[in-house]
Amino acid sequence: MQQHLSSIQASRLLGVSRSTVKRMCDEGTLAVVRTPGGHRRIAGDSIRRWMNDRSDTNAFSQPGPKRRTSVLAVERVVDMLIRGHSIDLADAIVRRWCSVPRNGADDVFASARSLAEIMDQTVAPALWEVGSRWESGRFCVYQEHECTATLCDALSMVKQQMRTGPMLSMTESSGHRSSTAINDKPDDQIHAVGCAVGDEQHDVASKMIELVLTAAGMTTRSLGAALPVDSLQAAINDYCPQIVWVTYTCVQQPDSVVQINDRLFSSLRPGQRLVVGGQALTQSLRRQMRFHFAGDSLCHLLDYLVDLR
Ligand code: B12
Repeated sequence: MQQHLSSIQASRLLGVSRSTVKRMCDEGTLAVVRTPGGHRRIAGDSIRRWMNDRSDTNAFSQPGPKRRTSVLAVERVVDMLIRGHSIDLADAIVRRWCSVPRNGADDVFASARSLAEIMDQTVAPALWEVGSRWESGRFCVYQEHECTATLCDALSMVKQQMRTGPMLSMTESSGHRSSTAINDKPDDQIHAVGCAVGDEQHDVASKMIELVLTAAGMTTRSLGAALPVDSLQAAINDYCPQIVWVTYTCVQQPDSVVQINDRLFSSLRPGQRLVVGGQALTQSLRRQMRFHFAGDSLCHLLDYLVDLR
């Protein structure tokens, strides 16, 4: 567990709103410290205790009395990342995803949402924990790199299985395999492209978005990390996607982010939507940017896409 989390991270982990997190801090349910700028940082241990008290289940939990809590599940993912067990991780994600009950699965986004929850509540927090170990000197840089590589391998395997494995029949039988989730364009239409743009080297979130949108029946392309904005514009011209996503994990030059974003937004064609998100997208940055949607999680993104339908 990361030593201290922001209220956004805590809200995602706990599955409650940010205002609930604030209330829990004010009531003393969660232990909080303040940054010099006055922002709340919530102690990981107090989150762990609260979750254990509720005996919450999550993504990788097993049914029955010995079930794991969310926190343990995050730790289990961290363990798989550290050991380089990408196949096990892909398998755990797929098994958990397939085991989520679907009520008729008539909603094209229902299945994708459960995958998004796994990513938001378990996989992303596992990587935050890796980052926190690096930050506190418990991990060398190479270990952080190995963990990231393991996760990326696992995400690729899940995507591969989505195309060829058990999840194909799952989505086909539920009637939302086709790429017509958003509109009636033919199969080779790319519905969504996105990446980490400019100086941004963090592209794991982009890979997760690709996976989740693919699960929602969309044809997607994640274009990687540190993509020059010209190149993203070229891809948008070539593919004519309806959705363009950009992820911001570590903003070093806010002015340049605002400029890049402005260029992208101005070059969109009618009907195209720019969606942005990521842990570096502060409120003050958002106020300076133009976009159609900004979200804090993959579940938020899916909610927005559902509203678009
Ligand atoms: C892996 C990693 C790297 C890898 C990235 C490899 C890769 N291919 O992505 C490498 C080694 C390259 C790297 C480099 C650096 N990193 Co780094 N890195 C991380 C680490 C451990 C994980 C990042 C990650 O992928 N998280 C998982 C993603 C999925 O989580 P997420 O970003 O929160 O995304 C979720 C939401 O935000 C949302 N979301 C994200 N994008 C979008 C988009 C849309 C449209 C929507 C709706 C939602 C959404 O959904 C996601 C799922 O819930 C983090 C630790 C952390 N706390 O995250 C540090 C971290 C981000 N890195 C950090 C730093 C400082 C750096 C470096 C500057 C280090 C250095 N001195 O060189 C460089 C510079 C990078 C740059 N210029 O961009 C800091 C950033 C601090 C800050 N406040 O900005 C962090 C937080 C580590 C730390 N604790 O200090 N890093």
